[in-house]
Amino acid sequence: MNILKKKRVLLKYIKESKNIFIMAHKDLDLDALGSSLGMYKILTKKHKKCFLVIDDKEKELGVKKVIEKVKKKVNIIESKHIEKKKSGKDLLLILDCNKPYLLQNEEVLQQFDKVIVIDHHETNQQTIKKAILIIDKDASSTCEMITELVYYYDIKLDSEISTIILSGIVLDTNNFVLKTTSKTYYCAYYLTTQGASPKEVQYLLKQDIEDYKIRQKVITDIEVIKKTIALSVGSQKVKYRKEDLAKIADTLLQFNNIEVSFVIGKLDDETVGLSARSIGSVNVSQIAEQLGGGGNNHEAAAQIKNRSLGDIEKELKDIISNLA
Ligand SMILES: [Mn+2]
Repeated sequence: MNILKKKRVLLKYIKESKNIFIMAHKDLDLDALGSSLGMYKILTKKHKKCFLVIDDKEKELGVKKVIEKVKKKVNIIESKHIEKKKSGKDLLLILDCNKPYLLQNEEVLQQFDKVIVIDHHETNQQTIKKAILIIDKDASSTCEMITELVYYYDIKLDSEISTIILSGIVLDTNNFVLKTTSKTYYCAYYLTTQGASPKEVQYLLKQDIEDYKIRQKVITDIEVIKKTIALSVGSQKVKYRKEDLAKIADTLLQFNNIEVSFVIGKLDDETVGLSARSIGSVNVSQIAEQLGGGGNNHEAAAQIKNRSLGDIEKELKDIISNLA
């Protein structure tokens, strides 16, 4: 469903509210942060008082760079300070996420009567119940959805914010490969007319060399199954971040003939992480669900507790071998 089909209810909720709190998923990425800042811009143009709620202690490099750039212009607060910033007419806007347990802080949900979710991920039984859902599963990214709103409301963006929003689209589409439609290109075009700089996007997406070295160690160990499926298993001795597994999975799709990628690695002593990507031929969400995770056709993830890496590898290979 297109975000503009819900613009009335969205506008009604915005109009009725005085203070608006924006929160995305934990372990912010540039799509979550870019869409949050885009929404922040729209709302401040509509004379609302806005707060961006961030609890993440550790932030990935691109997110750190963006926060450094905007922190003087944007009210950023931790969730524990929400209560004293409330006005009595408050709205919680959740971006790039629709499951409570993925939020920066899921307890925040109880503090609000009015909640709206704007997201491009698949919903399931765990999806936030009390919210009005604005979900566009066909959108490449939440940044794409927000760009549509910006365009519709004819809001002027500066080059800094349009660059950040574009970087969210570039991140989630893995450079205009995954889930990219004519609308995605149109949004990228539109952001460029608003001053978005592709060069600056590349700067925001630049990786940390130490992270890359860790990833490289996994990537050298790739197994290709059924000619189109790449599987990479992390070292037993290394603990990876979820984002690293995701980036490896993205990278694997860049190789000739590879249509699906799976990466597994330890996240901590009890947890094995899975990250999966697909150009569309295989629904990776269904596979991740079998391991207790979820996602959409193109990208999915799971975190599996109390099972060994070897065990998960075996189960995953069984699932893969049963694919048509
Ligand atoms: Mn996203």
